[in-house]
Amino acid sequence: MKKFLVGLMSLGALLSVSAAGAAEVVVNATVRSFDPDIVQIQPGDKVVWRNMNSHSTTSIAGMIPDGATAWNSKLGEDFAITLDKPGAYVYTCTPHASFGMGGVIIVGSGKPANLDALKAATDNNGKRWVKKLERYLDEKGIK
Ligand SMILES: [Cu+2]
Repeated sequence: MKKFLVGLMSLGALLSVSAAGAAEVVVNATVRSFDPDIVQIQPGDKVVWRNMNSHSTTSIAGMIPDGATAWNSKLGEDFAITLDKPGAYVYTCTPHASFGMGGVIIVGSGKPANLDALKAATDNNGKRWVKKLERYLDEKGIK
């Protein structure tokens, strides 16, 4: 019986480890940019935006994976989102879009499956992020 209980306890410990296995990545808003502006996470991980005084994080229409949920944070408030669908998500800061404030979240390890869709996107704020994303993928050797 004691052995059985010990077995159960270590199973419990394993489960909490895997439940806590999802990572949390923090993106800090600075004056006119996000730091880091490109982050790579695994499905189920969480992205948290901090220092969001006067900033927002808003996904750009047509620049997130098919079937993924768009987001639009409240201006000036910190925000968090868990992303499950692999692919690249391009977002902007609405008040500072003209300064190029925005970023990309890559979910998954390989080349984002929606990269061609991103390249075809016409949003001017989003387009500059596609170039930065391609440079990032090159630098990391992701093909
Ligand atoms: Cu901003």
